Amino acid sequence: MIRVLRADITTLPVDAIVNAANTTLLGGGGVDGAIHRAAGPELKAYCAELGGCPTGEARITPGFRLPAKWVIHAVGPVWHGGGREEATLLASCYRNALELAAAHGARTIAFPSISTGAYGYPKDEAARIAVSVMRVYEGRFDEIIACCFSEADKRLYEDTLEIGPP
Ligand code: AR6
Repeated sequence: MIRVLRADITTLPVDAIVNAANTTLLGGGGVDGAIHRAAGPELKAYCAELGGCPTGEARITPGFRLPAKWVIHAVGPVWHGGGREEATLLASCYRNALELAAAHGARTIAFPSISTGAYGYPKDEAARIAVSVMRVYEGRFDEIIACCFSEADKRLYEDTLEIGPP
């Protein structure tokens, strides 16, 4: 089942939350900064051992002080206008995060809207990609949550879910 929530992702008591990380995995602003603050310094120390992560891929760590058991750090593409494989890379982020979560036995997982903040990906297009990959995996989870930070993002995801697959 896919659910749309408006929430701060760091507060969610799910098996796994997904971080919109960068290739260093060493933290940053936006949701990444919020997750590192809430998880505590152990998260950065753990991430430093991972040696980064290429765009389109994901890495898993414990949640440390978060209510979530795991954090899955997915690196979304920077938006350059659409001609640099952004859609493929964004879809592969969602796919790789869901595969990792399933491999670790997660039944509930929450995603922020990857790449749509600092990385500038158009929100409607990103929501369509997120929802289309979530639909492929929803049978393997009890709940896949699209965790929206604004009311406008929440409405966008609700509309995208209603419209159906692209
Ligand atoms: N809970 C849920 N969603 C949030 C939260 C939160 N606490 N905070 C922000 N968002 P962004 P990106 C939403 O910029 O575009 C970082 O510096 C936000 O409204 O966090 O993938 C990283 O280190 C937006 O919809 O991630 C990278 O360098 C969404 O999360 C870079 O930014 C993603 O916005 C990644 O940029």
